[in-house]
Amino acid sequence: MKFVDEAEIRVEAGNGGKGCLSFRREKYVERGGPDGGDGGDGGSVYIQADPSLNTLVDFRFQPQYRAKSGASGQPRNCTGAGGDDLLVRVPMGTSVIDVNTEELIADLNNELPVMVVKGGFHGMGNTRFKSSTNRAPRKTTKGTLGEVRVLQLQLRLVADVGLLGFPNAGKSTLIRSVSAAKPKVADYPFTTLVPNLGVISLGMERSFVMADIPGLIEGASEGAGLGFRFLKHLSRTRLLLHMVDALPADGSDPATNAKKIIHELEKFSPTLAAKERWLVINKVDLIDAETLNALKKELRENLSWDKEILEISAINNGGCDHLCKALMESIELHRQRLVEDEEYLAAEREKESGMAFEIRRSIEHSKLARRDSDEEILDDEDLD
Ligand SMILES: Nc1nc2c(ncn2[C@@H]2O[C@H](COP(=O)(O)OP(=O)(O)OP(=O)(O)O)[C@@H](O)[C@H]2O)c(=O)[nH]1
Ligand SMILES: [Mg+2]
Repeated sequence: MKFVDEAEIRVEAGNGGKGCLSFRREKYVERGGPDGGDGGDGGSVYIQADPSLNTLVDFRFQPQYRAKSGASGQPRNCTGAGGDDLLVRVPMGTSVIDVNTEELIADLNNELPVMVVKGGFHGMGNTRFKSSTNRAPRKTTKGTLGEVRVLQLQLRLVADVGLLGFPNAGKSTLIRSVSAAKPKVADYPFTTLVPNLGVISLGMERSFVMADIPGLIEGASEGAGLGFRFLKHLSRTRLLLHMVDALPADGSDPATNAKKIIHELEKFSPTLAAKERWLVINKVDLIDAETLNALKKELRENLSWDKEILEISAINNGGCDHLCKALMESIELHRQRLVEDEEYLAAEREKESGMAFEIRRSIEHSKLARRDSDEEILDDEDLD
């Protein structure tokens, strides 16, 4: 299935049904009085997260959603039927943003439905307007119109750990060796083109989800490589695992590469850059102890890193068990705090929502940068 993580849709609520103008007409009943019923309310549109979905691809083909309008009122004081509500299902972790007002309407991380446009209120039948002074009113009202909105859906995967690193660092290799997920691994950059999720299980009810996203390179913010739009999938994670290739195939310096990644991350979203991050050197099987120590020293200096630096060899599963155990413990602690500490939960949610805006801004900015550079290329061709 195609992986699509952004879509724009138009949602329209139903209009309220109009009130009826009618008088009671019956044999032997003279001047029966008004009996026009009210219209029905228009249906509203709700959006709900569905854990069984994982892409927004359907919204590319079906971008319009309209709830039913309320029926008109009928004689004999019959109220018109209300329009049915419409439920739009999206993957878990979808943010819903109003394109015109830039308001974040919902950040769907549970299965509660959220109303995005409200149906119109029903019109009144002429019965409503009878009074002691006006016993045959001819007044009715129309229903109000349903709301209409253009929404941007932004899917950010829900995972506990997000992998960050240059292409070829061995991110997919790690996920293959510790989980049942089998993303493609190859010795060329950009093997991974869409995010993959893997479940790492450490026994009964002890598991976490790791997200593998396409590699990042310098200038990603300006659209280089696959750009940095996939970085948004790291925003709902508990922590980031920054993988550093100990011996890059292109001969580049591992510590310089690591610094470039952090730089791109900060450009993308300061909140994401401030998230807890672990540093892991991969492919330690390719270097000797001395080179490893020198690399660690260089990383500490270049990144001003004073925390632990882990070492693994993803391809042989070396150090991976230790890494996964440490990750699991940290995640369990986090999960416990989310349940016990309401303030912590609220702060985490707020950070996640705040990132939706930073991400939107960065992605718009990078789209513009890419468009500008395309235009430059066109201009050059025009001159030829
Ligand atoms: N020697 C050695 N090679 C490794 C190790 N881990 C990964 N590799 C190799 O490095 C290459 C790249 O691995 P991938 O897992 O595809 O790298 P990636 O980070 O997912 O790369 P992209 O998907 O392109 O971003 C492959 O040829 C792997 O076999 C390791 O621990 N040791
Ligand atoms: Mg990969």
